[in-house]
Amino acid sequence: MTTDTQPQEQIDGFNLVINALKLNGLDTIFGLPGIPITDLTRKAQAAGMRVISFRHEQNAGNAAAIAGFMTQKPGICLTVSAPGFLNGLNALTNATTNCFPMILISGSSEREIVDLQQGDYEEMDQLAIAKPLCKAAFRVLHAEDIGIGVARAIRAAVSGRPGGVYLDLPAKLFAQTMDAAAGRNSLIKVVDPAPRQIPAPDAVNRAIELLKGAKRPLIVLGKGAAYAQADADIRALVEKTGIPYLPMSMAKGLLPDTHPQSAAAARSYVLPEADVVMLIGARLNWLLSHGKGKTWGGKGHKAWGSQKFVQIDISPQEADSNVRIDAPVVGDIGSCVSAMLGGINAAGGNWPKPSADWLGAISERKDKNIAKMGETLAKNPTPMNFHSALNVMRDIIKTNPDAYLVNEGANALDFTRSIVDMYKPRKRLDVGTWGVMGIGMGFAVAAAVAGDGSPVIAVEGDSAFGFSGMEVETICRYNLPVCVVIMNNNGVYRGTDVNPTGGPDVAPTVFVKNARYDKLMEAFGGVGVHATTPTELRKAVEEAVRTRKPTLINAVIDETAGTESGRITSLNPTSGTASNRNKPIS
Ligand code: ADP
Ligand code: TPW
Ligand code: MG
Repeated sequence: MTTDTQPQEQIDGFNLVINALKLNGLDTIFGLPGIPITDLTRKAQAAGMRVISFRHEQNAGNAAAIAGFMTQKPGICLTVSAPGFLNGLNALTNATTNCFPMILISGSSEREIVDLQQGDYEEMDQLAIAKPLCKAAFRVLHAEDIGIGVARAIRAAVSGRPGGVYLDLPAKLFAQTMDAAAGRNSLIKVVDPAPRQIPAPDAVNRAIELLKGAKRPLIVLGKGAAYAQADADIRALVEKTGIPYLPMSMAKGLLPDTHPQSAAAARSYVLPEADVVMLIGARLNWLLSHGKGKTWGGKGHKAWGSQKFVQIDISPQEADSNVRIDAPVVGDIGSCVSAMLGGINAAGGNWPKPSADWLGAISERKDKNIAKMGETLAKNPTPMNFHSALNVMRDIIKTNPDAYLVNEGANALDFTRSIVDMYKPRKRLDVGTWGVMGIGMGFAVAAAVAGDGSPVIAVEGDSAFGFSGMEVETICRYNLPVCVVIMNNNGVYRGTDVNPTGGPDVAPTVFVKNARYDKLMEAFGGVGVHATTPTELRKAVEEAVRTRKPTLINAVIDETAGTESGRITSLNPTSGTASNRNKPIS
């Protein structure tokens, strides 16, 4: 029995942080140790948390972000102060941009010294720097506030539009102690962290009426729809209305890409021709050409100015960001889609199916484009090009639809997106809204650690891989079922640029010729394969998927095969065509 003379059982800041996370079902930390959080990583592991240590915080941050996307729970990234924090910040900002929930927890230096700028070890006003780059930022100064700090961070990350949250924990906090019972009592198990947001019935009716009157309706599914995990209702909405749909990159597989209503192979036809477009968890940003301009028909096109938009989104501020939204439906996608289904079911047999003309015109284009693609894929050139290599990856995902596909690069990204069909939701993880390079190995590790146990295949441009390549050691260290396939065309976009001055430096886009990335994997005990033909590539990926051994395949691709910037050549200031690429700037 405790008496007044006996010391009370104490708990310190380290354990309060760990207990607060665990209490909320956050059982994995992606991070990198050092002062002042080394002991936090040790104690977390001792307390049964999974602690995945990376070689660079950006990759740990990317892992946390995509874990958040896959699980709807904020991914946790843990870093040291100033430089470690800054390394993690890129991922935190990217997570916020992509609407992925994550919490970056960084240790920080002493407030008293930082605020007087007296030159502490790794001194930096981290909270101020993080604030404009994430959804919310908090600092905890007292052990008794740790529970509140973690609860606020969780709510900010997952409620409403998900995003990145920064949690600043000064070194001194970890050593603070308090009465253990009071400490336990101070922790909060967050009740209903992402409350449903039910759309207003009149907003739903407005959207239903607009869709009902459409002659050439189209649905665009974005990664918000994938995140929402309302898969069955989304499928029912698409199938009951009979409306053709386009999946954005990370919404591929929400319905299988082979679904008869997919209009992906007729994208350039349906965007300008549709009269009513319903966006579900997709923003009209650059990836959809801002909802206007040539992609949508442009001036002079018969539909110009007359297209109508429905937008289902949790953010009430998203509507009208680029063009007028005629029927905004604000709420969580699960609630919105189920409300829409209610209206559609109420119409019963009277729900007007899209016209046969519209569907016929789409399938005609689809069939033509799919046949053309089939011919290209069937070719077997030496060396391999993107098509012959990706034809292999297409087959592999078809036979292993549960596998995760991580993807980055320029051509390596664009070709994979259009060639490799996805069959299951949230299996395609890629560069997202920013088109950022460097997500590869972080995403691959997270897919292996926080996913459903399926193997992970990462299709990487050789440049893209370089941004996070050192994490192959992490993949080997934790023995993760990750197979990295490098589309090695000797450089950024292609490997053929020359230095126009004739000087000794190679062109800025060119790498060491015929590099053997497979040897990197062997250095850490993984399997490295050098593949020069589709047969070799197929054998190596099949083996990796079967054995689940960490594997890196160096797929040798024709160095002339790529185009500048992949599919986004038009965004280059000089339009980036081959003919003007080497022109000096005048
Ligand atoms: P994509 O790049 O695939 O087009 P975006 O990232 O542009 O997708 O858009 C995702 C949208 O989904 C964001 O506007 C975000 O507010 C929204 N969103 C995310 N989660 C939900 C949710 N659970 N319910 C409703 N909308 C959501
Ligand atoms: C953080 C700019 C876009 S795509 C790319 C770069 C450097 C690499 C393309 O080469 P890769 O692919 O990966 O070999 P391929 O198949 O076309 O040869 N820094 C960041 N993000 C971006 N997007 C860039 C630079 C870029
Ligand atoms: Mg390349």
